[in-house]
Amino acid sequence: MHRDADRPSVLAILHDWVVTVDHKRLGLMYIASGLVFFLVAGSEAAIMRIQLALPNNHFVSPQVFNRMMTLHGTTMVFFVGMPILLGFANYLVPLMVGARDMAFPRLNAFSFWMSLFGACLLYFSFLGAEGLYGGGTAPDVGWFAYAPLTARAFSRGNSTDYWTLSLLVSGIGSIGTAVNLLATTLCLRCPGMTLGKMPLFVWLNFVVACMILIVISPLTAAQIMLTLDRFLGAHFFDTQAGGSAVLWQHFFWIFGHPEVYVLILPGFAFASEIIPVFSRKVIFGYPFMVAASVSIGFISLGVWAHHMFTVGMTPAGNTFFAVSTMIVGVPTGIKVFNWLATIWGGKIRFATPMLFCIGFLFQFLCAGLTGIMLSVAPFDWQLSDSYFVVAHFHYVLIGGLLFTIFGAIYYWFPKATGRRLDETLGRWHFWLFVVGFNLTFAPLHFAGMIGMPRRIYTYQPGRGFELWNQLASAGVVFQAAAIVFFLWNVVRSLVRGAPAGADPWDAWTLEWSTSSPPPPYNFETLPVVRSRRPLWDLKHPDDPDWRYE
Ligand code: HEM
Ligand SMILES: [Cu+2]
Repeated sequence: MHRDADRPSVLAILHDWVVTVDHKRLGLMYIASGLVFFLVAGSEAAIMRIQLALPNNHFVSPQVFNRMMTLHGTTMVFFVGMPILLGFANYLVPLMVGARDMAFPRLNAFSFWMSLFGACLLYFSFLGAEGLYGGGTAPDVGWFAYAPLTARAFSRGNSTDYWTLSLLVSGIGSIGTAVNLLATTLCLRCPGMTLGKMPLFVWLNFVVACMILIVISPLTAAQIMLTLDRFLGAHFFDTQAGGSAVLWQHFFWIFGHPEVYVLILPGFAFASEIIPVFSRKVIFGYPFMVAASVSIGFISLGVWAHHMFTVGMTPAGNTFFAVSTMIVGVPTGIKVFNWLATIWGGKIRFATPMLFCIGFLFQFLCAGLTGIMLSVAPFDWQLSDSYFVVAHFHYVLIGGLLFTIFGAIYYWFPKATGRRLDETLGRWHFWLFVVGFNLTFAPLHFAGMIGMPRRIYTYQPGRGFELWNQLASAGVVFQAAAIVFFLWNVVRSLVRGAPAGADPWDAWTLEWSTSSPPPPYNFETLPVVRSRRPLWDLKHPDDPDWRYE
């Protein structure tokens, strides 16, 4: 085979990426795999919305519907949210603290491949007995897999086992990455970067890494207990033999609720970097932002049973979890206030990253309001397991997570590729998505309030559910169009986007001080910082921040 000296073959390039231990490449692979699974899980959502668009519809069978729902939820949480967020942390934390790589580069590669393999395990279930259209042996017990649905008697075959193994394997990856992030943040900061001078992005991901270490353990324990129940005849979750179905719920939600914050805090991290740069102001109340993040981490560990108001806890238990849930809203409120105060009076540039952050602030506020409503236990008794809840948590996850992820992609794309995304296409993406998202999920609050239960396959005509569901399904068309604009923008910009230069947004954190894309070793000489905005100091030697700190 002939090979040019300066043009490596496709195979060689592929080989380079597969064996890489560079945190930037691993970060990009995390993000890319997350985006691929986003398209998969999005298609599953579209299938559900088509099925629910009309009463008495038979677009898919009830069995396939359950499988789509389970795969959608599991994929979005574990194989879209987590990989994209850990990917950004991987890419940015070493750059932001002025390090040459993560603390343990090989562990980093191992973690990535474990996560990806975990995701593949979930989808290998399609290769099982009944073939592709019947959904193979894809899991069908919902992303929280409540007992006793997962007991052998009700879940035959291996569908639940695929689910369990998939989460066990990817959990190992998440723990590896969390350890790595903690070690990098604690040990590899460049000279001058005290904890108090770290970018908020680094602080928030530090909290997230701590939370991952704490909450993956109960998830792993639950999966192991479930496996023992299914294979060795243990009875942890078998009420007939003295086990407890509620025990599963406790284990699952001790993991599951903080997991929501594991997804949301990185979203806060994106917003905390983007909003100041596009408002041309220092973040308002840095110490309060740090304190609020740490306390969100702590308090969110103590609210899990708000998912269980209806299982029959004692009134004291319900009260405790209702109050702790309301309290966790306080530091979140502080953060929203600080972002608004940062924007207030700033010279705002409405570039696409900033648009998505403003969208985030607005949508997340809606989610917060319905969240506080649901934290009132008697209100939750009425609306638990109704579409009101589905609407609420999609406002949390899409408003808090997806909006900020899109913002982050527009913001850091120039750093990673050396090219900018197109602003016009970005605006189309943003507006179509805002319209589509609200059209999909706002009506579902009403469907829930008039009694539409969640996780139903279809409904009878004449109950008043039709209109809300049709609006919701129409919204998906707009969202899909928005995603087409987004993908088109990414592909086009990769080939012929405007060159970005090292610092296209005139920002001030360290990643912008190196070339775009950064060289494998990140920095030729390790930077020395004297304030929270090291690049500002360099650009404005006459009026640097460190004079004031
Ligand atoms: C973008 C458009 C989306 C649409 C149209 C959509 C639609 C749906 C639908 C129809 C359900 C079933 C609700 C039920 O019957 O209980 C559902 C469940 C769920 N969705 Fe989404 N979704 C979207 C995005 C997301 C995102 C971005 C996430 C998370 C990051 C997410 C996480 C979940 C979870 C965790 C469930 C619960 C699954 C279960 O109960 O097992 N969704 N979604
Ligand atoms: Cu919760």
